[in-house]
Amino acid sequence: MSRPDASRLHGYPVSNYFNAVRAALIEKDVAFELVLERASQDEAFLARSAMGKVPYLETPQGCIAETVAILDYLEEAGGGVPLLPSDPFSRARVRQVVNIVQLYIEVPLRTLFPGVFMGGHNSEQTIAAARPVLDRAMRALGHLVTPKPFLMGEALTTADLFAFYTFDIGERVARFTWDMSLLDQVEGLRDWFDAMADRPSSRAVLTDFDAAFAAYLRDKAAAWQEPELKETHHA
Ligand SMILES: N[C@@H](CCC(=O)N[C@@H](CS)C(=O)NCC(=O)O)C(=O)O
Repeated sequence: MSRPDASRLHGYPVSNYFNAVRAALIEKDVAFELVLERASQDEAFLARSAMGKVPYLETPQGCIAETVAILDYLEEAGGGVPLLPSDPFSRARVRQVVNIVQLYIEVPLRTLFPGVFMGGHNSEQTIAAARPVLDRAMRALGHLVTPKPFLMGEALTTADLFAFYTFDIGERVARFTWDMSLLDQVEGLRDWFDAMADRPSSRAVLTDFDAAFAAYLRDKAAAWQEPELKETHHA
């Protein structure tokens, strides 16, 4: 069985998907290399990541893209601290949460990135389409997770990592768009988020994210400004 410890993770630190995988590698405590690379539709890139997206993981056998596939590979290839429970039912519940966060929280929020982070404009129609999906997903999370202290119980899982990087960006989008907090909608979620932000893996990943994101926002002339910059700006 090939081990994931010869892996190279490709992507860039603005990406919440890349950051979730990077955090998983750190938490698993396996050796890996980072290769900073932007997404591309070039043929050479598509040969490695068929949708032209990051992240992708370069393994001794070839490349794997799509974050959930990468996270599962890391788990199944063995090695490092497990990020999924051992029994099939609990593993499925973790994957259920990851799927809900990706499809019904991350994806609708991502439709709003142009007007928030990319110097574009979000139409009323786009904003209105995102909201009911998001509301339903937040209600679902309220049924599925009880942070104690992690989303699925006593151990850190891929659900924590995937959700943390989604909410880190998603909270900004919800505040900007609706002046609303996502974290306040589920009991315990804000405390969970703050505790996650304090983990050494998060600190390492967020340090790179903060620098890259600030440059990205400047480059795109984004409508969103980080709160501390806003205060400075208005001072
Ligand atoms: N479903 C993909 C989504 C990854 C994704 O959307 N990556 C973004 C960066 S955050 C990207 O590569 N965007 C470039 C593009 O879509 O062309 C995954 O799970 O990895």
